Amino acid sequence: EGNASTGEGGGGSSGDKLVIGFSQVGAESEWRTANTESIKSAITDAGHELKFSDAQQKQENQIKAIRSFIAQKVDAIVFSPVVETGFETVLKEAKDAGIPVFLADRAVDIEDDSLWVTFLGSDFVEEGRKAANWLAEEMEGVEGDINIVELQGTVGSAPAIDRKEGFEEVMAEHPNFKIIKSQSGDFTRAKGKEVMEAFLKSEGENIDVLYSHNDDMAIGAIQAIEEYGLKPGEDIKVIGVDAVKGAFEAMAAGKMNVTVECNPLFGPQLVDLIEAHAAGETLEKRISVKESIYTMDQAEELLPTRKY
Ligand code: GZL
Repeated sequence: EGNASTGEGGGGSSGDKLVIGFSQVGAESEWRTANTESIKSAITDAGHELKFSDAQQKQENQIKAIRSFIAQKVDAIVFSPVVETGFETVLKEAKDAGIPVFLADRAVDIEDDSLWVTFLGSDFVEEGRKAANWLAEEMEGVEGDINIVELQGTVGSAPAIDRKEGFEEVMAEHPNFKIIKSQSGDFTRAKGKEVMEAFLKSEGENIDVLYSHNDDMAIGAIQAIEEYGLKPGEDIKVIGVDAVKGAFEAMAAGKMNVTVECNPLFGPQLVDLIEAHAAGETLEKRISVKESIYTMDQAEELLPTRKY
């Protein structure tokens, strides 16, 4: 009779267990911390070894982390590039070392796409279009200029570049939409509040709409609007992106109007891709994460169901 595998002695082949280096942008927003948790737990739940680095939104820390993963001869590198440029050299070093790189969340602006196996992330341009299309519906029939202030994400990052591009693509169909101020709040609540204070100081009651590239900056801006003496969600419409819990709470309180979902919980999908590649499968170069858009009137009912 064959030896029933008791799990003692030889056990499964050690080839299943991968050592995965994960270079994460930072911990700048609710979205980011949910994304980190999703990827970390997916890697460890699948029985792989995780080497993790939080770059605190600094490019040089990400480059250092990737070089360290190469020196440790990891089996795969997961990487969300804080900005789109400046990583070509280190990605070439990973390729020369025979280590596959998986772009998770953000992309790099590099011609040579042999430097990564696949890019799994949201379509940020579509997120920008969704935000502007919501505004167009909301402002249907409103005469005169619609004055918009824009809180951009991290300068040079794919989400900031693409969310602006998508919003402006739809704006082109609405000549009365005017972006009267636009500045980076680096995706954080603190900076979002600070920049919104400056916008209010120079434009005040002239502002009709805030378009914020993420919910965290919008939540900071909401505080600034209230401290200035205006009603967020009414005097100034507030548009965010990510659909984090904080946005649902602000919408339920009537202080925010809409948030475009950017789903961070793709850790399990990412691990499946890493394992498929290790098993010799060929992957699509670009894999999108599915997502929606949520408005103020849905917030109360959906808040208890939100996972991040
Ligand atoms: C988007 C992600 C962005 C989030 C921000 O996928 O890169 O970075 O929208 C986060 O909250 O800082």
